[in-house]
Amino acid sequence: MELSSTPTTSIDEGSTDQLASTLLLDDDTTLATSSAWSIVDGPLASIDANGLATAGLVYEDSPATASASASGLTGFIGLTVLDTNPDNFGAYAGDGIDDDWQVSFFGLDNPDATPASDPDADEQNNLFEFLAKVDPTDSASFFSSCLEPNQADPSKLDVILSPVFVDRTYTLLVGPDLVPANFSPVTNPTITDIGSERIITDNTAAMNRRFYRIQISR
Ligand SMILES: [Ca+2]
Ligand SMILES: [Ca+2]
Ligand SMILES: [Ca+2]
Ligand SMILES: [Ca+2]
Repeated sequence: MELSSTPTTSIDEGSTDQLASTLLLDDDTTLATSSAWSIVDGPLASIDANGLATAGLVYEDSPATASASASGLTGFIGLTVLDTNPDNFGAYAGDGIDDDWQVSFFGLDNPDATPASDPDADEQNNLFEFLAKVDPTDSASFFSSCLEPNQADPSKLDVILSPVFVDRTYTLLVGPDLVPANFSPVTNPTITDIGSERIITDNTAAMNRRFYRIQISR
């Protein structure tokens, strides 16, 4: 008994894939056959009587196995369910944090994994720690920022960020007060990276009163 999958053995999560079974006869000829289909393991939602398999939703690329039985024979086929949407899995769906990140730190269905939670009590919630790429279960792992006068020109201010990553964008915003709508990006800052630390020098900073915010995005 040989099983096949058209067009490939990879299925996007939530989509369907046509499976087929073939009987290999003693004289090496083959015979397409109708079979009783079953899910053996993995995130398959269903397989109908015609071998049309529907993949469930996953938080990472996941293996699955299906079987078909006919004429007293059983065949197996291995499939891969592809994680095509990073934020659609179970209790972690649609909350702005990649589900594989939530599962890796918190396991499945853990209420501590929600975006607004701060289970390690470092005053940075999970959504922020996800964007900042720090550990949401370790209070010693957090994103830090501080303000210092520039060493070469103390009339300018340095904002020092740590840690920074190449796959994140860090935007320094400045405003005259704490009203979010009044903040705008600092004009032509000087950026200096030293290891995992970034120094953003605000060249426009005179001594007037101002507030800074850091925006982290992917
Ligand atoms: Ca997914
Ligand atoms: Ca999520
Ligand atoms: Ca935290
Ligand atoms: Ca943390």
